[in-house]
Amino acid sequence: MTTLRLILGDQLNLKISSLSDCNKDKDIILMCEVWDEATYVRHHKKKIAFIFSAMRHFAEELKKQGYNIHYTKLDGEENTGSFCGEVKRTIEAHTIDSVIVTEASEYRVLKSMRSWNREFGVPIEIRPDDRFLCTHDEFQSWVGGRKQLRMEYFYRKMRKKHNIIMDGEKPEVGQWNYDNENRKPPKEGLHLPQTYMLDPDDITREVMDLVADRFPNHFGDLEPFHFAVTRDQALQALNQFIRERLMNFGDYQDAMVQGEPWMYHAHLSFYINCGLLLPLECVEAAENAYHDDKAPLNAVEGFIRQIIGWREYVRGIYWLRMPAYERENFLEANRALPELFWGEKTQMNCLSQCVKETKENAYAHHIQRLMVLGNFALIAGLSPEEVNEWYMIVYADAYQWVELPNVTGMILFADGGYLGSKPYAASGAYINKMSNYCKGCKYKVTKKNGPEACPFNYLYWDFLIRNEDKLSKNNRLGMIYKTLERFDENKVSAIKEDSRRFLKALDHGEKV
Ligand code: FAD
Ligand code: DLZ
Ligand code: SF4
Repeated sequence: MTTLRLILGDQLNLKISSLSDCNKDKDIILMCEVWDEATYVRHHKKKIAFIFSAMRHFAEELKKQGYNIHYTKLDGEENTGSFCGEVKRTIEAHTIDSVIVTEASEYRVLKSMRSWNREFGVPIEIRPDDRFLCTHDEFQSWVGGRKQLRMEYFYRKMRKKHNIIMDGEKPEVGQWNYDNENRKPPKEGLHLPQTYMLDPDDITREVMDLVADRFPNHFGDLEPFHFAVTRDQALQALNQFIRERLMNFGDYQDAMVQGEPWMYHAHLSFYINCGLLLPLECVEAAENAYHDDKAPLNAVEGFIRQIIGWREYVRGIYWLRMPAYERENFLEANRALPELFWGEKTQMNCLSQCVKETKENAYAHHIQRLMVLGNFALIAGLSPEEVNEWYMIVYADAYQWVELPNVTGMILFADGGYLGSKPYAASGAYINKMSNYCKGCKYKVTKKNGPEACPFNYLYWDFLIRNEDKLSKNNRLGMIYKTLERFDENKVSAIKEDSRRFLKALDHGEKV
């Protein structure tokens, strides 16, 4: 009996369920770089290089451990270009009795896997991905008949289930959530430690040459490349975060500083999402730092909430709502994605900085993604389909299960408020409070109207006016709509006129 075990590019962990009962003498492990995956959206060059390098290093590790590994390189002569083609080719070349795979993290790939049974005439066993802390059934039963979900209650359930900073049924100390302490603006002269950096080795160099050669027209800078590409390196990156940045993670979680892409964030999502790190080991490392007095509770709780709360919650929603979730467009937004998202010059300094850093690093931190880029996409009425594609392309941690709910649900309110209770729309005042971007901007954040005014200021109100029929009944927007009611006619006309002028220029590809 020979079993074929397929390992995908985001399943790079020895504890993956598809390997659990592997017979090293008989079974074949298949890993493949395929054209379909690299191009179904035109991923950032750094993202492709990262995945391919991490895959090749993982294959080396498996080889060292005595597994029988078949690895298809992208430019391998017989590479068929798809997962399906590579599995078929391997089945045909060897006497394969069954195929075992851990379920794909994305709907698109899992759907294809489910047809393989019929297609190849060999039994296919699809195993649960137990790296996630909440199973599909568990999430579904938590949702039950609820019409409106709240991440906070899901998070509490996960804290209890995994006994994380808990004393029985209650938090070990204080309250469940310290989010309101985690909104400090950046102060002058903050000392910001560097992110984890490592020079590319020969394997990574070879992959970088391949990516430069085969994907020259994809967005993003390939160099400098300094991501971890092995588990040991990813563990070093985790330890560096715990040692050097976790203590300030909470306080400055929402802060943005010109020229500082990394701040006190973890920079671990790439590693967790592709399997190099397990979510629970990151959580435990943070919890230990708290118990060892190395980091305060607001930081530790905040970090843990992101991983066992938000990360699991968005994944639950993804599987609950796919495939319809891909087509959600509650606000009927249909503006094309402007070229400034691809690095075309803009006078809006905040957007320019966030796009520049995204292009350089295939990374932007949460508040840049949410309150600058996402906020703009929301209030300018950009099409969910195009915005989703952009976020899938540009970030090295992007897989549809996590990207789609964050974009469709969190930033665009395109699911009508299923994931979050209100749209994260904000005027320039928020960006000015949480960053120093406005100091270097041609627009004036204090001006509400006119050509010099910060576009976020009038677009924010215009967004509320344009979507009044869909949003004014939202409880959490009641006060804002009350304020809008008090605006006199001149103010409303100025908002509408400025927005019309700005959006027209945007649509015509003019520099805004
Ligand atoms: P930190 O800020 O240090 O947070 C720690 C960890 O918590 C992250 O590594 C991540 O695993 C988890 N986390 C935090 N927030 C979220 C969240 N909202 N959803 C899921 N996990 C979360 N995250 C992705 O992993 N892939 C994506 O494609 C992605 N797209 C996003 C798109 C938008 C519009 C927004 C608003 C957020 C998106 N996020 C995505 C969530 C979040 O921004 C990133 O996880 C985070 O910026 C990664 O950087 P970090 O490791 O430094 O995270
Ligand atoms: C992101 C990515 C890319 C760019 N290329 C590959 C690849 O060639 N082979 C592979 O196994 N995985 C790749 N990945 C990650 C996959 O997109 C990810 O494993 C699936 O989408 C999960 O459903
Ligand atoms: Fe952004 Fe407005 Fe500030 Fe300029 S003034 S950086 S556009 S928020």
